Amino acid sequence: METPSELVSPKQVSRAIGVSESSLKRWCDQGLIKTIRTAGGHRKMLMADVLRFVRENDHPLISPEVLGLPPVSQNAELGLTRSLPRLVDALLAGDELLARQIVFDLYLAQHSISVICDEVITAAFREIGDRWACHEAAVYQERRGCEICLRVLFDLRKIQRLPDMTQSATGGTIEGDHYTLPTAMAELVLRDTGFRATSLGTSIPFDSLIKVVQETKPKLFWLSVSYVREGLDFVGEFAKLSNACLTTGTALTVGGRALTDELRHRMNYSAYCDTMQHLERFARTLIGAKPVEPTSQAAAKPRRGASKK
Ligand code: B12
Repeated sequence: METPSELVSPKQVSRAIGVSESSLKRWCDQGLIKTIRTAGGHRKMLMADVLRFVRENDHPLISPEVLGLPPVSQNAELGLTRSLPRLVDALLAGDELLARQIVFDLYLAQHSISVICDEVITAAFREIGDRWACHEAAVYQERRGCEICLRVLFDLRKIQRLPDMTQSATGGTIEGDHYTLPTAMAELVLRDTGFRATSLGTSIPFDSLIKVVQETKPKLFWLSVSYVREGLDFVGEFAKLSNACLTTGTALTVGGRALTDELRHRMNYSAYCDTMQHLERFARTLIGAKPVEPTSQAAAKPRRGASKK
């Protein structure tokens, strides 16, 4: 199955949501869905705009596969809690299609990306980590699961709305810290909030992190700290990064399992976030973004076309 493409045609969209092409073109003319004209004068829509229309107007996708999205699954209404064990099994089995379907079902059921990251993906890896610790899961299953989730997060990134180009954010992990998911999630959540966010990836020396702040002067800089290598003068190096952010007026946001209370008391930063939902909340206040309705199990609408078991 090819990954979702950015641009789609009225024909594709009308088939995907089960309406006539003329009604869809009428909605476009009413400005309900933004359209662009190709060089050949053909009307096209951005996947992100179509999915926002679908999510916000309760026009569920009847045939999402027409848009390159996972087909409506029998379990589209399972919600957060019941999706968790299914994602654990899919990741341990290396079933990328199923993992993608579970995450997209939740996204199209209007769960926010930060909630999906915290309450489903992160919780799934906690479970996988516990199974690894008691030898019920192999290292390769854990690593393969990380790679699958990175690709699924990237597919979500492709269908996100284009960020506001004025508000930049960047971040990553420190030298020796090879945890890829938290910084990939931070990028996605900040893009969802409207930041032009770019993750630098993992294991970056402090002096290079300081350099990117000085050279790009981002509105927000995030640091994910899941592991502090033996012998690294973390507090000393972090202080230099913190001063660089002060000089450029950059909001320094930190998170990660290795940031113990003891360490945090010796650090200076703008915000410490336990979860991606905290990061979303902080980022929204920072750029005065429109507040969002807290998504709860009840609030999320099941995708019509999903069978009522
Ligand atoms: C995958 C994994 C790895 C992989 C990661 C591969 C990859 N491609 O990313 C690698 C190979 C790096 C790894 C290594 C090790 N691991 Co490991 N790992 C895990 C595992 C299974 C998942 C971690 C993960 O990515 N979770 C998903 C992320 C998103 O969740 P998270 O880190 O909790 O982040 C959340 C919050 O903390 C917060 N957050 C985190 N960062 C940030 C940043 C910002 C800006 C914000 C706002 C929020 C935020 O939001 C996130 C979402 O809610 C965990 C199990 C677990 N319980 O999580 C074990 C685990 C963390 N690992 C563990 C261990 C022991 C190790 C090793 C020491 C093993 C070894 N002996 O070599 C090494 C450490 C080496 C090193 N240099 O890093 C132990 C740690 C125990 C402890 N007391 O801390 C765990 C808990 C496993 C276990 N159950 O024992 N690991």
